[in-house]
Amino acid sequence: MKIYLDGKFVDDSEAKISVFDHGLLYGDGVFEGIRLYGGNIFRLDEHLERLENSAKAIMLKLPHTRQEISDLTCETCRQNNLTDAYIRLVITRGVGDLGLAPWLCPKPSMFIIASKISLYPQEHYDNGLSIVTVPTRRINPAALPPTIKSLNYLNNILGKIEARQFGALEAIMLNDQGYIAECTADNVFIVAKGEIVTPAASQGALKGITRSAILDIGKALNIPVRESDMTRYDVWCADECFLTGSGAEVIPVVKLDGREIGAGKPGPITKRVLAEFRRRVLVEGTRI
Ligand code: PXG
Repeated sequence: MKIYLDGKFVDDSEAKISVFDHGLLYGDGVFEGIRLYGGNIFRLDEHLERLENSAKAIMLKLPHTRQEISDLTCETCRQNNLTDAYIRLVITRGVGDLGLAPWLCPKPSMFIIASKISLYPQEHYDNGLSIVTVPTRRINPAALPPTIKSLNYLNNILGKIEARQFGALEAIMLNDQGYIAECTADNVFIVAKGEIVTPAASQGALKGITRSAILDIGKALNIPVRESDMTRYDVWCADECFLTGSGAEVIPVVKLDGREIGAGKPGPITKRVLAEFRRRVLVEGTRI
């Protein structure tokens, strides 16, 4: 596998980062997880815009322009002869000393990995996931805005560990007011009374690229879509629930905290949205 690393394409065995890189020492950096479908990169420009905003928020100067990063992302896919892939684009603060000071890190590092994707097993798309709410709260935006897609994922990882302890593959994380923020690596949607509803990003969610695609799809299919506060009760009593993410795409949820949602199987609106999403990813996107 060829990895792009700081100006060169290198074999994965040669793709190494210093132990003094602040991405490793402090989680100081930003990233994107992007999908390539049939030779088209889905919403690449939106991913790069989010990357720029994440970098701006942590006062990290990107080493390349948007066009250059776009070209390098496409080239990484071509170098690996991929037509369908998961792309991980990472920018770290770079090498510094053993103090926090990011201003002592003169040069950010950038690397791009394009590899085969490992999705949830098909049975979960067919039958739906059973998930739980975990005790770990999503980090408060006043402490670290969840809209920044940073390399510091420990909050989400604690949630993921708890999900597994409860026998679930994903978990709902609440914000510190007790409203639903998102899952550990996916956004949350419900369908209630014919409307698609998702928590606002201000509730402590990442502004997911898949999430914004679903908001567009709702409009295109003439299904009302709305951002709103959401409690666990709203999900328990919804007609349908699904999660979205670049990795998961659109995955139905049929149970939360032991309560069956709706008919306890993937619902009709979830199926329509998923079908439209799968149609769009093949026709939209940046040709590599
Ligand atoms: N919330 C969080 C916290 C995320 O990390 C999403 C929502 C969905 O956003 P997108 O833009 O992908 O629709 C994410 C993104 C993986 C993986 O391996 C996925 C993410 C992060 C890291 C790894 O599936 N998710």
